[in-house]
Amino acid sequence: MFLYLFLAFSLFSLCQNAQIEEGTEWNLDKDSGLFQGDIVLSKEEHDIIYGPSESTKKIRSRRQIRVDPNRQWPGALVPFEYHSSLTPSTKFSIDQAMKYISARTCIKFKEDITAKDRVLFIFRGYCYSTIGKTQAGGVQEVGIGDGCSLTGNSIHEQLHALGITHTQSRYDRDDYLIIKPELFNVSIKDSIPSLSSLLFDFQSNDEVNFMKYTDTQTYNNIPYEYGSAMHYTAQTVSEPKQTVYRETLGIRLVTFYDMRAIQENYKCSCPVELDCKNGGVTNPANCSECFCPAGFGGKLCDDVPRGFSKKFVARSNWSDFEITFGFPWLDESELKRLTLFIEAPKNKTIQVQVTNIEGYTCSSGCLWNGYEVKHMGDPRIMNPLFCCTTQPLWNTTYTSKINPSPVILYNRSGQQKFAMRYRYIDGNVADLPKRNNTYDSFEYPI
Ligand SMILES: *[C@@H]1O[C@H](CO)[C@@H](O)[C@H](O)[C@H]1NC(C)=O
Ligand SMILES: *[C@@H]1O[C@H](CO)[C@@H](O)[C@H](O)[C@H]1NC(C)=O
Ligand SMILES: *[C@@H]1O[C@H](CO)[C@@H](O)[C@H](O)[C@H]1NC(C)=O
Ligand SMILES: *[C@@H]1O[C@H](CO)[C@@H](O)[C@H](O)[C@H]1NC(C)=O
Ligand SMILES: *[C@@H]1O[C@H](CO)[C@@H](O)[C@H](O)[C@H]1NC(C)=O
Ligand SMILES: *[C@@H]1O[C@H](CO)[C@@H](O)[C@H](O)[C@H]1NC(C)=O
Ligand SMILES: CC(=O)N[C@H]1CO[C@H](CO)[C@@H](O)[C@@H]1O
Repeated sequence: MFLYLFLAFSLFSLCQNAQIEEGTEWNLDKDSGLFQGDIVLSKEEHDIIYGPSESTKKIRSRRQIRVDPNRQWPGALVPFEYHSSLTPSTKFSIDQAMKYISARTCIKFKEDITAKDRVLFIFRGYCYSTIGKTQAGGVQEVGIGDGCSLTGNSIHEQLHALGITHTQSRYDRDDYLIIKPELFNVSIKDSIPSLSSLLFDFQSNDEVNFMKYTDTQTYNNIPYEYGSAMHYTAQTVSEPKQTVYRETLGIRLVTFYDMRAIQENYKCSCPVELDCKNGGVTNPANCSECFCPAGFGGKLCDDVPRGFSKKFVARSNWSDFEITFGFPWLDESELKRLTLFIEAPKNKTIQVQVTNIEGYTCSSGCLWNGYEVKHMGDPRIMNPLFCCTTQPLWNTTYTSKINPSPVILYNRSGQQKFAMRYRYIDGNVADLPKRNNTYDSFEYPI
């Protein structure tokens, strides 16, 4: 996870910043082809991993989401430069990622090769970034490789550059993950092939991959989300405590909360707040519309999302629906969503059963296809994602706490069959007891 720190600091900050003392040499796994060359760990990065030595304690700052103003990009503006090494596909994914973020937050990216502090997008055999704007300033690298050029991977690295660390390094992660230190390093060779289509900033040292921040180094402004673009995939050394999330970990799609973290950290706002429904917020990039959680759309997030979506009206009897979809002939560069938007009268509760899936590719992070039945009270959070038939979930009845209740199909390759049935029962979800997520005041059924 700290590959970004190693590289960016070894190449730039080390020679520019007198504060940073001589580095520790790391021999990364050359056999994997993932990490090339020896990488120098600066004093500062050493301290992040192993705790501060006396000499650097005083210069430390809070780190998971950096609140330290000089770690933020002033005016939410990120000047950047393209390195000539970028291939068309890596450049494309970088551009898509910048567009994605700037369409949903107040962050602006501006190509400016004269800015003193700027991001240099560069082609590498792997992906990495520093966390936030470096303290030293100057040019900081964001490396993108062909193997990690999915738009989601580029967004992952850009979110690091904006100040966000990995989800599994949050100080509350032990409430959500089982970490097995006795397997550290042992399984790493085995897990790397399965990560080959992600090839994100994964290190050949699990001590570093699963390092945890403290609450004095970082602050959390969104709930722990297994489906975050900032979460590592599940592997032998880490398992979700809620096993139903096993396939969710490692998806390289950006969630609503991933963008909320940036909006909150950069204090993005609009002069007038719209009355957004279903947990949506006024879009800081376009104050005349709401930014909606996945599965919701329309100006106020009370309708089907734009693009591939289909509306269903539930009845008191089960209705069956079956769809065959996907592209047997090509791979898309990212997962696409198809939303099955189920509505029922306001005073009713929706139920959904998945009755059959065929043609899905089982993988951690559901890299090729999957489905998500949104039914939890918080309409903003990613619910468990599935793509394996090993999970005995067929015909599980989901009694949804939201209405409308979207079922989201994901695909980027192959052709899949998905079948479900849905109905409503008595009971108004609006009458359920409510809570907030402790990070903001939006209330939803428990
Ligand atoms: C894992 O590898 C790193 C780097 O080689 C080493 O520092 C660390 O002690 C190892 N951890 C375990 C538990 O073997
Ligand atoms: C802003 O949102 C409105 C309402 O959805 C839309 O009509 C308009 O085209 C958007 N403007 C931009 C610049 O995207
Ligand atoms: C709905 O279910 C009820 C009883 O479960 C049954 O009597 C009725 O015929 C069903 N209606 C339809 C349209 O299937
Ligand atoms: C439920 O809502 C429907 C219309 O959506 C209305 O006709 C009905 O009277 C309502 N029932 C109760 C018990 O509120
Ligand atoms: C799920 O239920 C449907 C309808 O009752 C049935 O046809 C199907 O065989 C069931 N699927 C499994 C996997 O049990
Ligand atoms: C969340 O709810 C609790 C309990 O109702 C309340 O004390 C707290 O202020 C709320 N948090 C926010 C951020 O609104
Ligand atoms: C179910 C589903 O999402 N199908 C879509 C898969 O992606 C292609 C292209 O993006 C769409 O055409 C399908 O509708």
